[in-house]
Amino acid sequence: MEMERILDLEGRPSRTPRLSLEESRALLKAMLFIRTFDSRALTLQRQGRIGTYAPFTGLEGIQAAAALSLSRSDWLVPTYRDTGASILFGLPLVEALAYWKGLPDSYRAPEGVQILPPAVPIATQIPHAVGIGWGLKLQKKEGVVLTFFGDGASSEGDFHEGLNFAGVFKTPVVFLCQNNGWAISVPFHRQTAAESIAVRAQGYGMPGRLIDGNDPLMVAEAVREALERARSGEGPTLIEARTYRVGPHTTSDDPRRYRKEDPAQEALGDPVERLRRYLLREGAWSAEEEEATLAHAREKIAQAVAELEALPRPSPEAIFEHVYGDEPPIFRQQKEAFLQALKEAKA
Ligand SMILES: Cc1ncc(C[n+]2csc(CCOP(=O)(O)OP(=O)(O)O)c2C)c(N)n1
Repeated sequence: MEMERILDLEGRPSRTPRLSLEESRALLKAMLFIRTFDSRALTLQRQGRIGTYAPFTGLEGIQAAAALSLSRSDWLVPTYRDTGASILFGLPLVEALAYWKGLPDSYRAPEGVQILPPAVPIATQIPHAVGIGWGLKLQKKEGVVLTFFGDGASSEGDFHEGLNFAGVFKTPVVFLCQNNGWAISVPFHRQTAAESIAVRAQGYGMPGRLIDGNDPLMVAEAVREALERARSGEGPTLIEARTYRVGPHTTSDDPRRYRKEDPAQEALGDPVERLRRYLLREGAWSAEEEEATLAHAREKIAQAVAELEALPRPSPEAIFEHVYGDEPPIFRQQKEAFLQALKEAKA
């Protein structure tokens, strides 16, 4: 299977892209916005102002193209890697930051923004997405589901069960794999003996597409086609977007311990740079617009950080909330022991 691409590394299109210049400009603005957010969040973690963070630098083309292709009636089912797509889909910035600060009531989307909390257990979101899709289909409701996952997730049972079910029941789901080359320290060639994740779609009876994930115009086109297929009742699609995780897996990872300079990164280039070069060549972008976009992003993010830091600190026992509906005795004992220890420490 050949990897599909519209823009080369210099931003030269091989054919007419589906996105208009106006849509492509909106895409670049969104990518610059989330890149600014990502680097700010990383700094906040290094300063000890949020607890942990999973950066997505290098994956902005996928996340922005996907989020901007969704409608209000659609559902987004993200993982911890997808904060960029989540905020573009309508999750307030302060909610995203509060999640990474560990505040228990965070990641709340406003009414009408259909997003699930980010899945941390790998691939568990895949059956959830399929279940939502099946529910929409049974209830004859408008809307389709888009879910993200990594290359590592494709080795989990949940991936197989989810895609198999989706294929059989033709659920309206787009499975968007961000193959960033690494599952923490495990390289892609140790993940599967198949030539790609996309070819595995055949085994589930759905179309599979292998695309260049650092080509934002290609991602937008493939995602829109898959969404249209799902909307028209034809069922799911598996898209594998090849990309590169520029930063660490999370802020508790040091990639220098397991990876050196990687030719895969050079082969894909930078998604922001590729789209910017395209728009500059088309006369549809300028240094002034870039600066205005970044200034706007910095202002919005600074506002969200101020809101975050004005939020009340949760009480220590909040860690026990939202775990069980009916608390089992062992859980209650742990909670009581914790509260007792807290009292003694204060005395
Ligand atoms: C079920 C499960 N097993 C193991 C882990 C530990 N873990 C966290 S992230 C990760 C790698 C995931 O890699 P991938 O699916 O490629 O996504 P990426 O983080 O690269 O976006 C692992 C093994 C987990 N969170 N859940």
